[in-house]
Amino acid sequence: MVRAMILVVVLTTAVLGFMTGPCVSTPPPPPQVTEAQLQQIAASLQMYVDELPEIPRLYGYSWDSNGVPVPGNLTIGMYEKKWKFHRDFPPTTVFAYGTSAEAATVPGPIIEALRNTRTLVTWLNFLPQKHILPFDTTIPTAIPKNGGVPTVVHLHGAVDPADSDGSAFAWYTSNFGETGPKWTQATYTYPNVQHSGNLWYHDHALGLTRVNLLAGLVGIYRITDPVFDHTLNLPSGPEFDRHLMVFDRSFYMDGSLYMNATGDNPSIHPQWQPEYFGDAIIVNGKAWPYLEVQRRKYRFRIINSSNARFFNFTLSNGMPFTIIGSDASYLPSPVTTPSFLLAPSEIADVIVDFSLASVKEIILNNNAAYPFPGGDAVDNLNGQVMKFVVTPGNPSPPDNSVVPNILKNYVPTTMTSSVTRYIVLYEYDSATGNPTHLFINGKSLTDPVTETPKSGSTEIWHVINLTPDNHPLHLHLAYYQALKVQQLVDLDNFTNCMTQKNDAVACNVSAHATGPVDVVPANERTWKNVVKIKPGYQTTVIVKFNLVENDAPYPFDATKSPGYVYHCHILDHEDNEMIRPLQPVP
Ligand SMILES: *[C@@H]1O[C@H](CO)[C@@H](O)[C@H](O)[C@H]1NC(C)=O
Ligand SMILES: *[C@@H]1O[C@H](CO)[C@@H](O)[C@H](O)[C@H]1NC(C)=O
Ligand SMILES: *[C@@H]1O[C@H](CO)[C@@H](O)[C@H](O)[C@H]1NC(C)=O
Ligand SMILES: *[C@@H]1O[C@H](CO)[C@@H](O)[C@H](O)[C@H]1NC(C)=O
Ligand SMILES: *[C@@H]1O[C@H](CO)[C@@H](O)[C@H](O)[C@H]1NC(C)=O
Ligand SMILES: *[C@@H]1O[C@H](CO)[C@@H](O)[C@H](O)[C@H]1NC(C)=O
Ligand SMILES: [Cu+2]
Repeated sequence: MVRAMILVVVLTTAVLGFMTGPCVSTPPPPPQVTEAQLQQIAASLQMYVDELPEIPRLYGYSWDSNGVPVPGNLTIGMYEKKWKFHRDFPPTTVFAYGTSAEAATVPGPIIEALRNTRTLVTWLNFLPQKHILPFDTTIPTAIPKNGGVPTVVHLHGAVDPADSDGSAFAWYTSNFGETGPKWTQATYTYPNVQHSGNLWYHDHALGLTRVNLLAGLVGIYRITDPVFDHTLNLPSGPEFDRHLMVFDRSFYMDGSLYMNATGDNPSIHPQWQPEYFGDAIIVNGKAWPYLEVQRRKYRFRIINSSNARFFNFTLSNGMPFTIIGSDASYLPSPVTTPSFLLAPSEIADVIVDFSLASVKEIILNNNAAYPFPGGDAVDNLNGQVMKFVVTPGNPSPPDNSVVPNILKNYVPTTMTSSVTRYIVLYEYDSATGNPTHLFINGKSLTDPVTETPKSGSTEIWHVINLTPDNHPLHLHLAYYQALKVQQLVDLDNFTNCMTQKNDAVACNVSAHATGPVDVVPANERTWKNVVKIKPGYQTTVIVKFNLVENDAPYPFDATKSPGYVYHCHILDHEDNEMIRPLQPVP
């Protein structure tokens, strides 16, 4: 669905020179369907009839007889299979991660990793010749000569060597039949040298991220610190420490996944749309599931793996959330709040205490407009996420967990750094006012690298958003956090100048970044890998190219090929070039 977009810059296709790779035929167009029909299909699914599924767990380590951890070596495949998203709905063809086609799930298995113990994963592609979803060959896209579905796995939030980071150019098809220009190896090494926290893995193939994730290639990865995490005494164990992976999908009547096969500017991009929004909200692979809970505290690690949907969560009985972490880091102290906003790919680590509930049924609701913040209001469908059914009586076993007042102090943040960069987000629109593509700093992914931080260093980035949307910006390798979020005054004038000069200093940015300052929410003041970048604002962030817990250098050479990237985590934006290389140097 294309939502109203403000025209920022008008470019013609002639300027873009976008065609890449050989001309290939796209899949045949699926049956025509209207927005209203898609909504009806989602509305026909009765809410809260499926139980929240258990996600299988794989251990990326083991213990030897002396209780010393041993590195793990997992093999995980990608399979086409049928998946039941709802009790009353026909099975859906998906792409899923798992140790076998039978075992594969949407989302994929939870990988349990241990801090400072290496996990190797061999990621194998068993996908068929043809994709199950439409895609667009006019944006830079991995297009194998002999068919097949290009894939490559990125572990989001990982501090990992570049050759295990899942470069968009390191893709491969089934059986490594064909490989992209940066492909080097089948087995990826995750050193797990960072502090404990919540990560997730997903596909990252060039120009296909939005499509491959929509098809189901998403999964959860957690790093546990065997010493520190136990000292916190938070709710623990698979029953009380749970992962919730939330995303939105629309479906055809026959159960197949819906993705619009027509682009918003079909004469320029036959298929690409600026944002995917689905009508059904899926948690751990089921549409609007329920979970029976005891009257006690639960830990929920909530990952928003939507392509473009933001969620602003509340509980229907007004109970608060106690937020203990954001992305892969703990907060210094818990933050208690009745609502919190999660952008695509952002992660919230929250405690909910159901012993405070005076009602039996509690709905996890969402009230975020889409696109966020200026788009449509939520409705009865996408305004609800899942239901908690509180079982009466005392918890068994008794709840001895606590939420400590102090969680974790990483190295204190300072505002200072010798290196400052301006990072500017642009949207380009066609003559009809529909987005054609998005760039960072006016550059495409394949333009020469400009972000070359010293490995081990700290930098200050001023991220300027000249588009009408909030963009969740994600950095590979580095962790970062917002220091100051300030509105740009005389924005049209500044945007005009930037469109002509693409130079923040020449456009006198300091005279424009003088508007009201937004308070950074307390639940986001920690080391993150996704920071929401507000439209019409300059967000100043501090970026660390080291281990943020203690400022130590990476214990591996982060300067090697093929380097890293940073990008918007609205996948439809990432695929259409809101992505740039990031190459640490010695
Ligand atoms: C890990 O598993 C892969 C695939 O089974 C195998 O090729 C590789 O040799 C193993 N590596 C180690 C270090 O055991
Ligand atoms: C698919 O995209 C086209 C072009 O933007 C639009 O006209 C149509 O309404 C979209 N279909 C649905 C079901 O949203
Ligand atoms: C999920 O992420 C999408 C895209 O970044 C965002 O629009 C949406 O609000 C997020 N939802 C939740 C529940 O966090
Ligand atoms: C989230 O919802 C709460 C409760 O309705 C509201 O007070 C808050 O302003 C919302 N936040 C955003 C960012 O929309
Ligand atoms: C911006 O405003 C200044 C002062 O009002 C004016 O001189 C300048 O031409 C404007 N620049 C653009 C690009 O509109
Ligand atoms: C930039 O803004 C400052 C503060 O308003 C002003 O003094 C200065 O003349 C401006 N410079 C240019 C080149 O517009
Ligand atoms: Cu974006």
